This record gives sequence, C-alpha cells and structure tokens, in this order.
Amino acid sequence: MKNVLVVGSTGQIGSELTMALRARYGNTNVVAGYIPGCEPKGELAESGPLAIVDVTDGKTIAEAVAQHRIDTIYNLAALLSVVAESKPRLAWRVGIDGLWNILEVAHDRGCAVFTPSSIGSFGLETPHDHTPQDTIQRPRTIYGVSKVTTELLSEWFHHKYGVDTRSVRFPGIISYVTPPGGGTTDYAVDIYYSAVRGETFVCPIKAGTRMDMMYMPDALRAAIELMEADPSRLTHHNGFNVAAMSFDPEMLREEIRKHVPTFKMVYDVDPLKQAIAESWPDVMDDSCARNEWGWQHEYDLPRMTADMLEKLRARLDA
Ligand code: VAH
Repeated sequence: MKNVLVVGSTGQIGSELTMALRARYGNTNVVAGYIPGCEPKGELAESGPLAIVDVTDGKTIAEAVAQHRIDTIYNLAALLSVVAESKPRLAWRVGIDGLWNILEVAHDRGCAVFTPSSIGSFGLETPHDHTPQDTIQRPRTIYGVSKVTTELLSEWFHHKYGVDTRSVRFPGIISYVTPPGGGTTDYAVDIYYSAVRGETFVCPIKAGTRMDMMYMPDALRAAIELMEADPSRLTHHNGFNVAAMSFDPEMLREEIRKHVPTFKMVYDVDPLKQAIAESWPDVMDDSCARNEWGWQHEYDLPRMTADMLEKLRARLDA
C-alpha cells in the first residue's frame, strides 16, 4: 500500500490531485501538505491527514515523511509563470531550493518523487510544431529556467543516488474546481466563467497563439499513471511531454459558442503573457510517453468544453 505526501496540496493541481490519490489509495494513506496561511478547507481538510510542509524548510518535510511513513512524494510547490516573473527569487527558493530539500529527504528515506515540469521549460529556439521529447530548452522566464532545472536536478538525483524521480511537462491545465493563480494559460479557464455568467470575455492572448492545453482529469491521471508505471519500461524519467489538445483563443471561443451562441469575446493583449505564450510550443510530440508508459489523453476541446460549462453552471448556479 502506498503512503503518499502531496506538497502544495491547496494549489490548482495539488488540491484535486490529493482527492484523486485519496480515492485511489485510501483517504488515510494520502497526506495533504500545506503551509501556514494556506490551510486546506472543506473536503480536502476533512477527508484525510494534513501536515505542515514548507519546502523551504527541509525539517518539515523530513518530519512529515517520518511521521506518516511516506514512500511517494508529489511535489506541486511552485509559483506559476507570470507571478514568478515578478517574484523571481521566491520562485527559485520554492521551485529549486525547495526541490533540493525534497530530493534530499527522498534520498534519505527511499521515497519516489514526482515534480511536474511544463511546456514553460521550452523557449523561442525550441521547435514549436510537434516539439520533440529531447530538444533545445532555452526558456527566457524564471519559471521556465526553474522547470528545466527541476528536470535536470531530478535526473541528477536519479543517476547519482538512485532516487526514483519522475515528471511530465504539463500543458496549460484547465479545471472548474480550483482557479489557477498567475499563469499565462489562465485565460483558458477564465473564459468559461465569463461564458457561464453571460459576460463578454476580455482575452489577454492574441488570436492565433496556439498552446498545448489539458483538462485536469487527464493531468491527474498522467501524474498517477507515470508514478505507477513499471520503471523497467522507462527510457526517460523526467520531463515527459504529455499532450491532449492545442488551441488558440479563436478556436476556444468557437467551441464555447456551440453551447452559448451569444457568447462574446474581445481582445486586450497582455504584453508579458503574450511574450511568454509565444515562446512556448504550439503542440508537443508526446510519443515517448505513449510508448514508454501508455499515456493516452481522454479529453479533447469539445468534450472538455461541454464538461466545463456543465460543471461551472452547477457550481455557480448559473
Ligand atoms: C502557467 N498554467 O501558465 C501554468 C502552466 C504551462 C502553463 O505552467 O504558468
């Protein structure tokens, strides 16, 4: 039986990943790690054990791992791309100094570690169409630099000390549960709220700017299925490209209009978000993930849009 610690359990991915892991491994076997001031609430707080885990303080990680006999750590502690550009030192402290602390505890205690990378780990020089698994990574954001370093540091701990480190390069992730905070791809979440509320959406990303995107249920399954994969099948360990769909704001608006014919969108391009978005792939090649551990997405744009609108209407009582 697995004993799992989710670090950053109150974030966009962490909050839903914790609940998915509890459903899979049992509520008492999945510990929700959090930092003071970001306490879990509701079902996340009531359905299983909690622990204060501040990645910048290795002692808190070691104590939680020892107390709960953790064998697998999902590390979701990070600042997202836009907010990281305004707080680069904090982004590094949480993303990399924090990762070092986690990997040291994992080495001492024999834990496996999942730390997501991102399409943000690529840059302008990376081939944008069918971005290969192994290619040039020269990101120009501190978020991207921290994600490339995440991949390389995780690989180093794997090859040097045998720590079982694994990760995927997530696309922009879309969910109706926990809103994202400070990301370049947040527009693809915010637009659905505008559609359900009958508001005109003001899009910060230029028409024609395609990015890889993924619905949260697929993202959660990718993380869990990679961590459960037979290690003897893996040629790569860190930074698997995983893709599901690729769209620009126009494609997304047209899909929403199939359900909300009166939906309106205007553009007010955010220069920082647009510059970051243009440095990221249009669509990744995820054949390595499909061949090495059987990755297969289940949500495309039409299916995700129908589900997002239905679930948001229920949540917003629209
Ligand atoms: C962001 N949603 O926009 C995050 C994610 C690939 C995008 O990293 O920063």
